[in-house]
Amino acid sequence: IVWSRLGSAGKDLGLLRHVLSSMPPSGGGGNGGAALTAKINSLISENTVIVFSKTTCPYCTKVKNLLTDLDVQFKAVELDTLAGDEGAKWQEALHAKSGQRTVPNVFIRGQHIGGCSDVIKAFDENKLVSLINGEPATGGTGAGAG
Ligand code: GSH
Repeated sequence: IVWSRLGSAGKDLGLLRHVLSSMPPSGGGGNGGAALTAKINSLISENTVIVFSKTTCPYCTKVKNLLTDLDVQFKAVELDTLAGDEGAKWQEALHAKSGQRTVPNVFIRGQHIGGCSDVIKAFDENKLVSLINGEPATGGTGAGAG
């Protein structure tokens, strides 16, 4: 539509378009990001290990390769493959939820673990597999039972 060719009707339509474009982004049903947050929460609770990732991100590749090497099943959501600006919306929702905007953003058993460096740290401290299996941590600084 060439808005300027519509005369006064075009002005009204232009106003309508302005009103529509100034509405908050819809997560579905006009409830802002609530539906998206609910979807993200479901994914997190349905998957023991979930990696919010981007196909172009080397840190994401590192985490996914580590999990694969450990024979750990995980769900990867590749945010850069989502349509339009969906990926940015997911990143915003993840930021609101976890305080972390970067990818990889990893959750294990519903718990926010963090990014690549956090996963590697847990692995180096022999805590990663216990976390995934829902076992008490066996690694770490040797604080032991008590
Ligand atoms: N220290 C972070 C980690 O260990 O996970 C680094 C992660 C990072 O820098 N990720 C980049 C990122 O999320 C992609 S490679 N950049 C912002 C963006 O893609 O929106």
